[in-house]
Amino acid sequence: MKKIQKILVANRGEIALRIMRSAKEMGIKTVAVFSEADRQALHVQYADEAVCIGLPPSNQSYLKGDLLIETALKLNADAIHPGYGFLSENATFAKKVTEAGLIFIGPSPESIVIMGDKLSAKEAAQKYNIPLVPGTPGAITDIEEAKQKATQIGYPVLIKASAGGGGKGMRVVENSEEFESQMQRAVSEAQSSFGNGAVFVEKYIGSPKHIEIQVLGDKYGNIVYLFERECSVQRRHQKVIEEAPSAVVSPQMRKAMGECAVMVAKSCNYFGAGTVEFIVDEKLDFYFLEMNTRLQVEHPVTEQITGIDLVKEQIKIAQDEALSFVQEDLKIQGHSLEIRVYAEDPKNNFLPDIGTLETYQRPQGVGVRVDDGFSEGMTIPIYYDPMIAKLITFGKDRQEAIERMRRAIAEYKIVGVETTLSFCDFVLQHEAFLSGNFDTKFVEKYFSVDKLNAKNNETEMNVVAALIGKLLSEKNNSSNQKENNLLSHSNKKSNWKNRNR
Ligand code: MV4
Repeated sequence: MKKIQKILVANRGEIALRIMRSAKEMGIKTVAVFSEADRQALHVQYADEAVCIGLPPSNQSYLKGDLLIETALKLNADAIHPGYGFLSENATFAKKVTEAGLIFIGPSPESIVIMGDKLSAKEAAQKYNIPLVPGTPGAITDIEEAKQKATQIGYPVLIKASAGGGGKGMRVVENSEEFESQMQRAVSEAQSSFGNGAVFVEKYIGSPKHIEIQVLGDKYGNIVYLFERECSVQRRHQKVIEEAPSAVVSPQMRKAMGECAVMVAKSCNYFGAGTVEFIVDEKLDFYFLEMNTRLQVEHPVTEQITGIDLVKEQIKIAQDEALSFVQEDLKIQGHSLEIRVYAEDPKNNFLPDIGTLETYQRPQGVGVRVDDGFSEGMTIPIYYDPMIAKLITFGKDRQEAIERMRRAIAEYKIVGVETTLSFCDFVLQHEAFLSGNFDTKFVEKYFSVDKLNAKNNETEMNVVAALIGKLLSEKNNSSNQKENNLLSHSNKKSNWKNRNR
């Protein structure tokens, strides 16, 4: 059993840093790679060694698989961690890494191939009697046959691209008359986005919840589930808030979903960290959708409630260690939330607001974790995802995790770019969110700029009212000293507010 000594992290930003931190704790050296846009980035500063791999556009740097492998070999790294995005779910890259004599910190190329295609994923899962959304068993080849099947399933149906992701190549069909035109759209979108026009039909579930299960498997066939993450609050297929555990999942449902997720992982001989996605209908029936064969953005909420460092586990699995725990050892402790802080303007249709972080002060204190890759004075590059940070809180229960998150949002001081912090706060105080009774339509149903402004004003009015009340009572106590303190405090506060907007 060969221990990994040095890892090349083939990624950037918060996730590169996140991976290096676990490596460091394990006594493993790290190599950062960076594009010319990321020369000053924190992941570059943190690593033991750093290599510039090209120009800012991803296809001229972070996506250059052969160059990454060459760099790893040159610097005597023995493993590559791909993070998420970029090459993380590229089976060809995973295979080339292994063929170069390096360890790919992730699943086998074969698992990536099976789960990278929705139809082959469903086919694999079907053999283990995993619940699937009713639909066509394979790709549509004959339009009349497909229409017949759609009628049998019952409208509305959903046409999906087998190679799909992020909602691309997905079309809702309300009735048989529009079936053919919607299918043509889905096929051409799938063809142009993925170079694969294969589509299939499923029963359309109108307002589903998105609940996913984290799994870990070793190379000896041991697989465990690390419970669920609720990811229903999303905007245009971009997750906004994630939490663990879900407010609607009972212990029995958790066990059933967890055992299904383990079977899905078994169906493709999975090892490493993976996520099995389900959609859940209003009756709380769940159906397997797909499996993500990478470490996910929202993995920290699972770490918070299980106490397991998922990156460490990935590394141990990659170097052929057996899992050091079994299912019965895993328990949920408390509750965790994550919000994604994007450099986007919620008041302007979430337009990316790229710029320099003139002020950047992270929230701190009990139960708060910030995973980010920026510091004050840095400019957010235009070439990549505009995520500034992930703000994660942990509490003894859901209420405490929410209260802590709202406190942390209030502490977060970001000046120079607009962020989604105010939008997240809007969600966190919403009755539907608080009740747990929400689905993937949350943002559509409840969010508007007017409501966001109204909420902000309400908060500001409360602050003003509280201050006036305090001032009056101080005045009655006729203490000038205190009054002055209070005034200077209120100035500071409003200043901060303005700058934060
Ligand atoms: C669905 C669905 C309703 N019915 N499948 C969106 C992306 C892809 N991962 C699967 N997706 C969906 N599949 C059926 N049969 C609704 C969605 C969906 C969705 C799923 C999870 C999280 C957010 C979503 C937002 C819109 C649609």
